[in-house]
Order: sequence, then structure tokens, then C-alpha cells
Amino acid sequence: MKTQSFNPDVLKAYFVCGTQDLTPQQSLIVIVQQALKAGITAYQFRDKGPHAMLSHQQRLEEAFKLKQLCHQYQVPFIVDDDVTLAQQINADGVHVGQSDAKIQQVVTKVGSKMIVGLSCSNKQEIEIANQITGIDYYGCGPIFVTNSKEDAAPSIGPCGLAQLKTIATRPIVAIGGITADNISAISQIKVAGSAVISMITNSSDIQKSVQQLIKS
Ligand code: TZP
Ligand code: MG
Repeated sequence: MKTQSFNPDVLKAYFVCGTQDLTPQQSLIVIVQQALKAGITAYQFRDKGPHAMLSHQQRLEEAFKLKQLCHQYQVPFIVDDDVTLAQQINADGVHVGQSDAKIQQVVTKVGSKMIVGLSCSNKQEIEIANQITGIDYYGCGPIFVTNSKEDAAPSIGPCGLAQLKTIATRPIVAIGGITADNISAISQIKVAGSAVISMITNSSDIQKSVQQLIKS
């Protein structure tokens, strides 16, 4: 259940992951638990695309288990794209892209109950989103080149992120290609946080990687 006002601190170390992001040797529940133990501040269940491994029913069951796991750590559980799934399992939030469910319909449906995040990659998208009541944060990127999203827009770089920050009326979480080697460029811009897939899924030391996000 959404608290009265959204706390942007939850965006600090935001882990995004679904079965398509893992090798056959990795388990989603195990990696999310490791990330939670290490201190992630939000988790987004993003299970989609041709490489996702779960059937509809399995996705529902997995999402429910992951929500319970996140709640053991008082970490919000956010569903990417699928508003119906988010409602079925009473998720803490939903994150939609520009081409997913229309944002106005999403805030009307769940905006009073759930955190609502919207992906924005340019000024025009931010200007339109600023006019819509009920959005809690913007996911901006990709900042750097990413291998985790096949249909990613061109990367905007730290300068592009800084420009979006000047006009955004909501907190921003940066996403796309963020690693230990480039995160200092994000920190300088002082957005609310960073969202990552591969920085955690490819990490040989998840504790350390999450701490790099938290300290950035
Ligand atoms: N949206 C924009 S870039 C991206 C998403 C979901 C992928 C981020 O993955 P990574 O591995 O952190 O670059
Ligand atoms: Mg989406």
C-alpha cells in the first residue's frame, strides 16, 4: 500500500530483474534474496520478452513469492508493465514505459494505492509526464549502452541525464549500463538513485556491488 507521500530514498539502489536476465544456473529468488541481504532499496520484477522463462501462472506465483521476500526486508516490490499482475498480488508499485499501458490509465487505476514509475528518455516525455498527477518517479535512460534491453533507446549520457533533471518535477532514478566504473558520473548529477540489472546479476560480489550503489 502506498504511503501518503512517496519516499524517493527507495530509488537509491534499485534492482530490476526477471528470468530473461539470468543464466540457467542462476535462480531469480536466490539472486533477489542476495540483493536484499546486501541492502537494495527497491526491487522491480521485470519478466518479459522472448527470453523470459515463466508461463503466465508461474509468473503470478513467482511474483507473489518475490513480494513476500521483499517485505521481509521492508523493500518495495514493483511490477514492470503488467498492471493486472500488480493488482492481483497487491504489489507496492508498478513501473511502465512509454509504450506500455497508457500512463494516464495507470494512475487512474492504481495511482492512489501504488507507487507509479514512468520511463522517460527525453525532454518531451518529461514535459508531458510533469502534467500528469499521480506519477511518483521517472526512470531516465539509458544513460550508457546496455546489453540488457534489446529495444533500448540511444543512450543519453550523464549530460542528457543532467538536462532531464533540470525540468523534471519528480525524483529521477537513472538506468542503463550503470557499472562500478561509471557510477561516479551519475553521483555528480545528484538524482535520487540508480537502477541496475547486470551490475548485480553479473557481479561476483553482490554485497560489494550493492554497497557501491548505496554509497554513490
Ligand atoms: N530500461 C532502460 S535501460 C534498461 C532498462 C530496463 C536495462 C538496464 O540494464 P543494465 O544491465 O543495468 O544496463
Ligand atoms: Mg516497461
